[in-house]
Amino acid sequence: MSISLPSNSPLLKTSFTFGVATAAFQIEGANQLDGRIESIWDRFCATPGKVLNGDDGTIACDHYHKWQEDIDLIKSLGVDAYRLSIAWPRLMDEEGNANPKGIAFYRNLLERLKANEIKTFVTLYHWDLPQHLEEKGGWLNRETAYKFKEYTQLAAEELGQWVDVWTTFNEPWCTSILGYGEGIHAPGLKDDVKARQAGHHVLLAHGLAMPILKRICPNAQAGIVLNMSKAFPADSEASSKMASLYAEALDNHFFIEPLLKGQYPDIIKALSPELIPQIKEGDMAIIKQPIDYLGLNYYTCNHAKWHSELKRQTILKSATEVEYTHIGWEINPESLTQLLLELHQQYTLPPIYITENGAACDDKLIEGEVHDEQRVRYLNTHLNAIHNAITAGVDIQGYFAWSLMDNFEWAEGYSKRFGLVYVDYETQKRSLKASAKAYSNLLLSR
Ligand code: IFM
Repeated sequence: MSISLPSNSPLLKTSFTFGVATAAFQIEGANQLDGRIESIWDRFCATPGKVLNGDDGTIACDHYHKWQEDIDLIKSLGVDAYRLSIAWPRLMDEEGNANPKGIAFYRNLLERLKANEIKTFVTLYHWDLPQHLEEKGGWLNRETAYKFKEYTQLAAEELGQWVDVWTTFNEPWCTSILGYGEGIHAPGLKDDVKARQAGHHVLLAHGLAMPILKRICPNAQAGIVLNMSKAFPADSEASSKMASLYAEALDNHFFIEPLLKGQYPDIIKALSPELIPQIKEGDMAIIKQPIDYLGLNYYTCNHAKWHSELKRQTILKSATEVEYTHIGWEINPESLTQLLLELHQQYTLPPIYITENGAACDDKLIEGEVHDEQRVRYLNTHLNAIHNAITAGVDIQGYFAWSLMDNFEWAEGYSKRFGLVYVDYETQKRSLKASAKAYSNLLLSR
């Protein structure tokens, strides 16, 4: 089981960045320690029926205590970079003051990464909004965008000297649509119109934070990470083609178009004008800040069909036989190449990092080994899909496997494992899976 790329692949040049990624709430644990305040995910986990098996982030991977060992693990893989997130509720108290112990934790972590010559990609918001801000409306409240600006300033001042690449937000689609539209993520609201307003406020917060990062950290890169899916027509009906375009508009272009063109997509204005948020004068110019890079998180594709009664698209499984991962997501690496090429045609893209890609597999630890053959194939085919996009002209600068290690998979709790490293949650022992060895061998072969 190995990962291989054409010998002349641009991915094998040392200028291409390979990394692994995690997020604070998913790995840290220690959510009531050293001054960390409650986040919306603590509250959501404590609400019966929201997270599978009632799992929560109290311990997670205990990274808050095992961070040194985890950095050794990252180093041992031979990666160039580590993508992590900072927990807003750990860095700032309810009054907006710095939490010295929270700052010390991230400072030590980042310092040690730099001492190990590992590039630091730091996300400011990976979904753990302080609960007290949710009580004032969360991302439905425009003021939250200005609170985010204050938090950004604190993080940049206190930690900026160790950060190579800043990300304002990870996956605004998940924050707004899963959190405020579908109720699957914290805070668990179900209102499509409000969800789009939340999305607008997240984009506004991004735009407000960018100049702060550029001013305080002029030598760092700064940008945002979007998750996207390619949507195919579910069948040969003309309306299915329209449904697929509409699905991509709602999932992808609703977020990328304001960032790069300063507007929301026309197809949404035409088909569902109620989903266009309330925009104050100047908002779109704030959102359309120049970004140094765009992060793209890619996992799967969709198949869309128009539902005339509902007057909207519905998402179906593929009509042909395809392979799925343990979380039920179709494996379709060609769709990644296709999406990248389409984006390249539709926009003037900044350099791209693939900031997340990976598979949840039904991993079994047997005598210390995990033979995660599906994940190795997944990584292999997706890295080759990225190779194809680069050779066709897309500027892609790096790739991060999701995830360094198994962790708290949000509403799925600990039932889904995305890690290259297996975590035994009873003992907190980490064991390299076959995919970790294959990924590491690829990197060491450069
Ligand atoms: O685990 C998540 C991550 O937090 C954000 N992107 C998708 C991953 C898999 O669902």
